[in-house]
This record gives sequence, C-alpha cells and structure tokens, in this order.
Amino acid sequence: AQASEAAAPSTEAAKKLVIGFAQVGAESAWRTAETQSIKDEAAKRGYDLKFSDAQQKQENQIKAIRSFIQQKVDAIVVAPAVSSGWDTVFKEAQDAKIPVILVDRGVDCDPSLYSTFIGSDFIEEGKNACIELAKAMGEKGNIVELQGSVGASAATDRQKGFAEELKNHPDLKIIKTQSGDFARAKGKEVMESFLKSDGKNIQGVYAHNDDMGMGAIQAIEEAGLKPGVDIKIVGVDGIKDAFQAMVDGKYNATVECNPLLGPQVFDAAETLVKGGTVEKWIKSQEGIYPADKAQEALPNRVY
Ligand code: GYE
Repeated sequence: AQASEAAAPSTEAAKKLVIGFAQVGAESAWRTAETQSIKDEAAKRGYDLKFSDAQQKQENQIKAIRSFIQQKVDAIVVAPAVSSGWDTVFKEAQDAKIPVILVDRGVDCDPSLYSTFIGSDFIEEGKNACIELAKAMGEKGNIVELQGSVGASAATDRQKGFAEELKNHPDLKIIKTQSGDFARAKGKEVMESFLKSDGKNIQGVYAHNDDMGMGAIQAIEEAGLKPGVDIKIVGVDGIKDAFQAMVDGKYNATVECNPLLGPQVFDAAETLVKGGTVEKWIKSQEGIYPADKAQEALPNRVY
C-alpha cells in the first residue's frame, strides 16, 4: 500500500489530460487564431484534445458537451455561441464532476455552474471603439453599426459599451444597426444595404469585429467612396488585415481582443483537475491601435 501511495502523485502528474473543446465555428480570422492557439498548446502539452466545431449553433455545442461528458473527459472548454440556455447541460457536467471552462464569450447562467471565464472585457472594448471612432470623425456625424452574432456576449456588450460612451459625444449618432454575424461577407452585405438607404448620411462605421470592418471597406469602395477617408471605420480584434488596411489608409482604428488563449486555458484546466481553484474571470490584457500606430505594429502581429 505504501508503494502505491508514493507512486500516486507522479502518476497523476504524468497523466495526459483529455480535454473537450466545444468551439463556435470558424466565422472570423480571430476565431481561427483562437482554435490554432488551443490546438497548438494542447499538442505542446501532450493532451488528448477532442475538438468540435458547432457551425455557429448552440444545439451542436450542447450535443458536443454531452458527448464529452459521456467520454469522461477531464475538463470541458466552451466558447459559448450565445449567452443564454446553458444551465441544464452545465449542471450535467457538474454532476459528472467535470470542470467547465468558458473561453472568449460569457454566459448568463448561474455562475456556480462553471469554473472560470477566460476572455476580454467587451464593454471596455466597446467604449474604446467609440472613443477612437469619435476622434477619427472629429466628434461629429452619423454612425452605422455592424453588430456581431445575435445573442453572443461579445456582441451584446460591445454594443452596450459603445452606447454608454456615446453619451459623452453629443454630436455623434447611431443611425442604423444590424447584425453581420461577425463574418466578412455578411458585414459587406449589411454595409451595402446601409449605403443604399443612407449613403450620403454615413460618416462612420462601428464594426463589432475587424472581419465585418473588412467587408465594410469592400462595400464602401464598390459604392465609389473612400473607406477610412469619406467614411471612417473602427473595429475590434486586431487582426493582421485590419493593420494592413490602416497602413493603406482605409481603416481608422482597431481595439485589440486577444484570441491566443491556449496557454491560459490549459493552465486553468490543470489547476482545476488537481482540485485547485482559479479566478472566476481571467481577463485578457489588450491594446488600442489607431491608424498612426499600425505601421510599427504590423510586423509583430501574430494573427
Ligand atoms: O471578436 C469575433 C469572433 O467571441 C471575442 O467572436 C469573440 C468574437 C471575436 O468571431 O471576431
């Protein structure tokens, strides 16, 4: 008995973790970078990563989580497509004693049903986006908003933060707002419809992510206007394409949101599997990049 007791800790330490990751999909360059970060880090640590792509559907994520529970994984990582509707399945994970780690988007369920949220302060990002857009627009004019996926915390809170900050800018106004689903093609489509109905009245675009901002650039150019000049554009994420567009004079600022969360996610998983506790919100550190900082920053961008 003594020998096996002595051996237990090292066996435990050497045990390779089995982790289930219920990803949302692949709608943006940001999300592709996040998936890569998590896969790379899992490989580096020798984990067995069970990866599921939900194609933007919460029901697929719930199915994936149930299958992870059945397979008795050590921990479940979820990037929640939407913020509501998680109580039942998270309770099932809890009953099976499997920790649930939320990555990049939040939920509105009972907080005791998950271990931690690892990600950004979207309200702060929305406020910063507003400050940057106000500067680019000279504190004056009409804004159209390209919202992220309906019901996603990243969209709800980016909208909220921007709207709060907007109160400090009396000559700026949002005249249209619609979801472009965090995707480039959809962002372009929505921007086209905004230009059709309000063309000459639009001085600014607030895109909840850079991919939709890139779509807006295309729509504005096709309408014979100059993006970044005739119509100012600010987005969130900090993808390489946004930096290139700023260098090209077509984009005015990006508010960074860090997708490279693999190391933090698995540090938390290891602690939780060992029975330890982690912060309820492990917040990302991120920068703000107006166009005049783009040239210098571009070579160092990794996503
Ligand atoms: O900003 C966007 C994406 O949830 C923070 O989702 C994430 C957002 C990110 O597809 O590009």
